[in-house]
Amino acid sequence: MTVFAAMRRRWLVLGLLFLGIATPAKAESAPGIPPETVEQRDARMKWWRDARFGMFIHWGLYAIPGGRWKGQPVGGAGEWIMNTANIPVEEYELLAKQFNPVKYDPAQWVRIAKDAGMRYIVITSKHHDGFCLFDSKVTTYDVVDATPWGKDLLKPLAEECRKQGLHFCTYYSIMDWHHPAQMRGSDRAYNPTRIREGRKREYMDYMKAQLKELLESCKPEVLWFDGEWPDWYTEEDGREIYAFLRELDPKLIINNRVGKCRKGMEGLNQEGRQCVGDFGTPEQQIPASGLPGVDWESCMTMNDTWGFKYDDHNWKSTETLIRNLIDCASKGGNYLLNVGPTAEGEIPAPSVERLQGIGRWLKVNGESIYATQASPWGKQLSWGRCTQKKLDDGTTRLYLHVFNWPGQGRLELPGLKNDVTRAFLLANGREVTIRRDGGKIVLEALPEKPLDPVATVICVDVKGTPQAD
Ligand code: FHN
Repeated sequence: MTVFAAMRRRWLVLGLLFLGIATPAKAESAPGIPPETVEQRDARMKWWRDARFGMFIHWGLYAIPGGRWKGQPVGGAGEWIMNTANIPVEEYELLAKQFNPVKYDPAQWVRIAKDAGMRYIVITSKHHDGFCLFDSKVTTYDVVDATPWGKDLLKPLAEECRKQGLHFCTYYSIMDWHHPAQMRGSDRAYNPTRIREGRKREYMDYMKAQLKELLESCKPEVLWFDGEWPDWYTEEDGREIYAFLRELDPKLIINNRVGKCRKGMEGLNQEGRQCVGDFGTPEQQIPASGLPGVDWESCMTMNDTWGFKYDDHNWKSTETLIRNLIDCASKGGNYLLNVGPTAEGEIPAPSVERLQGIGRWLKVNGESIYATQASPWGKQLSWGRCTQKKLDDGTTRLYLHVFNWPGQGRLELPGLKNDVTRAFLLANGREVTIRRDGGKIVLEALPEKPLDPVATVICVDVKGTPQAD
């Protein structure tokens, strides 16, 4: 075997191994999946890993009822109202005739995300209700054919993202309560759908046609799948979709919900294979120790719903949202924070207020979040969280996010073995005294009050790679 052939075989096996197409024992053919070395994967994932913070947008017909149906409040998430209120398809479809987001301003939405310090936007292209916010040639159940608005909603947002320097990404639900090849799970609920006898290939082809439309029209950099749980959809189907998409766009990043590993990203799936997909997707929670060894992103709401609800006022505080972002970054993950725009096309004011608060904090402290890696301490620190970043001179900068400001003006770094060359407050550059006391480093002469009560960042530069118990 020539050297070239050996190299090519290594690439192919590596690529197949990562995608779980091949187990170490055997390499199966993987039609369409481009071979990828670890270096190539790192290059593909780099912008996403560095970004750390994105905006999730759940928008669709469900924003019209906004959690109310026939004058009554409907429990649960706003985007589930068709299922929760068991609304007949013919009745739910009529909402399309009311969908006219006259206040939709993609430039303003992107500016709100950018000012909040978000680096990417993931917007629903089609949620479980099956209604498409983009112009699809394979259905008329879309914003162009079925609504008074009559124009594609995603393409202008994608163009605005690229104009303002954000990454455009889109969400796609595999489960579809409207498509005729899927039928409701029971007479009381659409979820989870069942596939009609002999019509699975029809729906897989429909999905692939729409995904191709999305790639061609809005050029998303991430395809964020959801609704993967119905039994009729399998991990093998996920591999087919993953290969199809990566063949169309080798740079595309795809989440783990393209397959069946929502919970098991860091492990093996039921067939004992590595899960298909490029990152794990813990939802409404931040894993206690992150997901070691894999890329992951926590998606969370600001109140309790993804899609707009008139009556959901249970807003998390800006402090909580900032600390969630820090917590994710300190464990090597991303934070995808959701907004649910109104049917008129406005992001709710309470969401905007919180995003402005997060933006103010990131304006001062963003260096401690973007392009950082997880804390060198395996467990949580009593006073807050830590991230780290390699500097050009070979030192490593630790970013200590202090939530609980020490009263006596000193802060202990337990078990840090490295020599510390410098310590200072990120916000104003004020130097901090460093003292080694046995196995720990003590930072002293801290100001009496924190510079920011939500999280004050202390930079600690250490020689080499941080070694911390
Ligand atoms: O059912 C959906 C839900 O509506 C929402 O889109 C979340 C966001 O990740 N995903 C599913 C629930 O896991």
